[in-house]
Amino acid sequence: MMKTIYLLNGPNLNLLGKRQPEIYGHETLADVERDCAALARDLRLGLETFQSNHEGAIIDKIHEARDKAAGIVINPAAFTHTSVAILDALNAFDGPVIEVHISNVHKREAFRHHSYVSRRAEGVIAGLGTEGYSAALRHLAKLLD
Ligand code: DHK
Repeated sequence: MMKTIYLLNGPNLNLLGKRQPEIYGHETLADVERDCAALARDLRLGLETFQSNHEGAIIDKIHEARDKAAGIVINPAAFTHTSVAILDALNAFDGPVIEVHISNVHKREAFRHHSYVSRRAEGVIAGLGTEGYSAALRHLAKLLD
């Protein structure tokens, strides 16, 4: 049976391409999701995409992933730095998790240097722009092979 990856994006990423393009680039979230869907097809993986500005909605989606997904790619955006609840939800998920940040958070304000989610992630990608999502998908494909 085809394995499915959940691609999850947190708050404000619905504004990708419009919000601070000097930091987050010009690609929209729809562009990213379309490119990842094409890559997932090449990798023979299913892909479910989800974005929310609400912490609880992201947690509910991670709970859903427990039964439906083999792995998770997540950009928790600002919740990266604040959310023990998202970490706990990911700890209740059995498969591999890759954390993605579009910007290099370590080059930015000190409050972006700490991630709760990194305690759970197999790998963390930061600063590759939206290419980070495809790198994460490729790596998950190898881990799940
Ligand atoms: C996106 C955000 O919205 C910020 O809150 C994070 C992350 C960084 C990113 O680089 O994708 O600090």
